[in-house]
Amino acid sequence: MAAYDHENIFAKILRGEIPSTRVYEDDETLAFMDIMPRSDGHLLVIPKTPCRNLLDATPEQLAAVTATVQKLAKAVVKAFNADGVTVQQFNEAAGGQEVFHLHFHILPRQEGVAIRP
Ligand code: DGP
Repeated sequence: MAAYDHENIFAKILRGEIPSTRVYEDDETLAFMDIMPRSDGHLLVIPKTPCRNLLDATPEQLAAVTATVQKLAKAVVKAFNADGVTVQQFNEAAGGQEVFHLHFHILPRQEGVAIRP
C-alpha cells in the first residue's frame, strides 16, 4: 500500500487550504458536506490525523471516526426527517477509493429514493 500523501484533497481541507462546508468538528475528527452529493445531506467524516484508509487506521483513529459517524448518522436522520441512513467506506482504488485520506460517507435516505450515482 502506498504511503500517506499529505497533498491529498482532504489533507488540504483539514489545513484550510481549500474551502469546504464544515458541519461538525471535535479534537479528533471533522465532518463536511460532500462536493458531489449522492443524496441530500451527504456528509463525509474524516480523522484529523494522517490515515490513508481502513487498512492503516489505528484503533484510536477508528474509534474516534466511528463515534462521530454514529453521532452524525443520528443527527442527519433527525435533521432530514430521513427514513434511514447509508454509511459507505472505500479502500484503495480497487475498492472504489478516490481520495486517499480515510473517510466515511453518511447518506440520509428516504423510502423509495435511490442514491444518485
Ligand atoms: P471516495 O474516495 O470514492 O469515497 O470518494 C471521495 C468523495 O469525496 C466523493 O464522494 C467526492 C468527494 N470529494 C472529492 N473532492 C472533494 C472536495 O474537494 N471537497 C469535498 N467537500 N468533497 C470532495
